[in-house]
Amino acid sequence: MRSSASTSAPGDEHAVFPQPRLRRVPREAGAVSGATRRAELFEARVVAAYGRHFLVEDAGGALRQAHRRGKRGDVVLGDRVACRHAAAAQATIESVLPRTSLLMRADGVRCKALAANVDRVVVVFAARPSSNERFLWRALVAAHAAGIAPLLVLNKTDVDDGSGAAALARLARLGYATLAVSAKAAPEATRRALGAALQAHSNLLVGQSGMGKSTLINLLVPDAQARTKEYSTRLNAGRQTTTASRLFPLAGGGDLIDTPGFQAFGLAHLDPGQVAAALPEFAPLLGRCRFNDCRHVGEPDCAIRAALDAGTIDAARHAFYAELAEELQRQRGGP
Ligand SMILES: Nc1nc2c(ncn2[C@@H]2O[C@H](COP(=O)(O)OP(=O)(O)O)[C@@H](O)[C@H]2O)c(=O)[nH]1
Ligand SMILES: [Mg+2]
Ligand SMILES: [Zn+2]
Repeated sequence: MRSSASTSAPGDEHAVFPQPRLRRVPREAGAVSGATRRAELFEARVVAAYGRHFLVEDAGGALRQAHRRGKRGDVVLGDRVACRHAAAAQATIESVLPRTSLLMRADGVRCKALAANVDRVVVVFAARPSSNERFLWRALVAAHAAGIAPLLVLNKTDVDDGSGAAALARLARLGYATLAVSAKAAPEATRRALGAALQAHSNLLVGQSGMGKSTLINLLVPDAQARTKEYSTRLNAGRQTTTASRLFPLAGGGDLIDTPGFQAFGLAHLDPGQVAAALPEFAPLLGRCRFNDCRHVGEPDCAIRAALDAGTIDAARHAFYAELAEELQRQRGGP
């Protein structure tokens, strides 16, 4: 698999970036020489990424433009990194600290790291424009494979024709945490309910475009637009604000990561066994089939097939599993 970080962003690494407007980098202490400061390592979080350009935020809240030393392509939004001071308001990323999680998706066979150190994936959907239930199911599989707890959020309850609520109820029956909100018709209630659910977690927001992710971010993060502008300017991303990934601190603690919109949630980095294990109604049955390597698509004495026949596994979910397993097998060059 090729690394996503081969994508290069426009801009000159040595360009002079304007002074930050959100928070200024503190002036260097007069007694400490520039050389001494440059030698010091400090810890920071990657809060914005655009190609090979990063912004890191240190413990004091100062933002710096940062580049990975050696261009290794291993830095992901949300990473905790060890940095060294470079020129004014700039830094080099010397190493990536151990991650608690890494959420991946694939673009065809091209694997992309969406975010690191996230402990909650918030999947936003709505009935208008119609959303694809399989996108939700795929995002849930990716979250499970990364060991990250999901929260399903139905937005736009004010324009729901019933299909959104029905999809949310199906997900709740599978055991997932769910929330129904309306960012537009009930902004205060939405801010309270979603704010409480996200507080103190490191959350990643995903969803097809048009579901209301930006609207929800603006509700939860009052300075989101200023920060987005700031990130974009400092990253030299020009007007490409929505193609950069960004991390916003939440007022009550925790943070919220916004990713560029995408319509498909590729899972080429997983194998069919990981998919079966990620489906809550499949997982308890695994290991009960006659064959250890059962694919659950027509083998004799298959526990999954039996559950499908008994109606405890939904036909649409089994079809989703079977098609996804076949797709992954094909991508791996298998039979
Ligand atoms: N009716 C209704 N529209 C909403 C709601 N939330 C967002 N929208 C609208 O849906 C459209 C897409 O929202 P946006 O936040 O840009 O979606 P994103 O692509 O997921 O970031 C915009 O026109 C929003 O005003 C809601 O709760 N109800
Ligand atoms: Mg948006
Ligand atoms: Zn089976």
